[in-house]
Amino acid sequence: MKHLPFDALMELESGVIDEASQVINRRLSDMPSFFHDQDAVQAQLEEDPVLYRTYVKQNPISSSLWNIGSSVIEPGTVGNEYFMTKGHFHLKEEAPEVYFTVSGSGRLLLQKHSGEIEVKKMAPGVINYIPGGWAHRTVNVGEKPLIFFAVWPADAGHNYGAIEEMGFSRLVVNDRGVPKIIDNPRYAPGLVK
Ligand code: PAN
Ligand code: ZN
Repeated sequence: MKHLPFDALMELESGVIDEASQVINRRLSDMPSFFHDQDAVQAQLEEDPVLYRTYVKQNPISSSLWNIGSSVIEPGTVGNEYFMTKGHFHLKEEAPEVYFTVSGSGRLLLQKHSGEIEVKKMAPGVINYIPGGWAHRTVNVGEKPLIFFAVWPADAGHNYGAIEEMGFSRLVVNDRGVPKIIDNPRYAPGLVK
């Protein structure tokens, strides 16, 4: 396997990675079941806002052990639940990941199959280490885009199904302008390994 150096430029203002090999746009219609207030989902589906974008850069000239990427989560809520990513386990469960927040204000939900959960803050300069075996979801609790850089093993893969089925045990909601962590009434542990 050949490993050659490569560079990328991330525009710090926008979070865009130049010449990304993959750009993923996620709208509300891509993930309606992930939000707890289904009436609010229905009401907002007509507008169908973009919730977040992810830019991934793979080594253009040789295979590499790492993927690099950025994510931009827009500010806003569905009902009282802040815009957030789907969240996933890595298919290769032991694969870790590192996030580095460039701008905005967020929360990182981390949850193991056992149900153990941690909630971390994301703010400019904060580096979050996500160990293997922990599902991860990012939530924008601020009024401007939450922008972060990420690096993860190229063969990690994404398992969205487990989180879609069981959810995280906590929700991050806007309580009169203040982010609050509450229990998720729809949390269904044990549905999926
Ligand atoms: C990130 C995420 C990105 C979007 O690059 O993929 O923030 O979140 P979802 O993948 O949950 O929609 C990452 O964790 N990669 O492994
Ligand atoms: Zn990941």
